[in-house]
Amino acid sequence: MKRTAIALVMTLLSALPVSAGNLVEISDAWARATILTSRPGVAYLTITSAATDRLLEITTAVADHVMIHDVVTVDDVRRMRHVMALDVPANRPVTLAPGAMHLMLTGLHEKLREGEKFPMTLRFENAGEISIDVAILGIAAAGPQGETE
Ligand SMILES: [Cu+2]
Repeated sequence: MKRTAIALVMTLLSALPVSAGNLVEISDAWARATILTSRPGVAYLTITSAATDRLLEITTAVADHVMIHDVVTVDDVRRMRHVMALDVPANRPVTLAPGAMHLMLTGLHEKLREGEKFPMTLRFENAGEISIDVAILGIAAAGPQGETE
């Protein structure tokens, strides 16, 4: 009886992740080109995590602030809502895409030029910091597959 209990505990322990690193994968990170630096930039990406996590903060060298925005409809008016932290469920990709959740880059230091890329760092509660390159697509791009709206 006691042996069975120990075996069960061992099984539970081995099911836990050994390390918190590399559990989160960022894919399809892209931004729209901007004409003016006075207008905010917008970026999109997909987050896939092997364990439940939370995106707490995003920073980039090309802008003062990066905010997570959701789009909500209030009284038939679509508004952007600032999300303080983004919950990422285990093994269920979270996709930020045009018309829905996005990253808003305010205080751009330079224009985002089509064909170039810029670095961005995402800080997760468990996985820590992950640095990625964000590809700059056309001003009307709808996604990394190159479709336009
Ligand atoms: Cu926004």
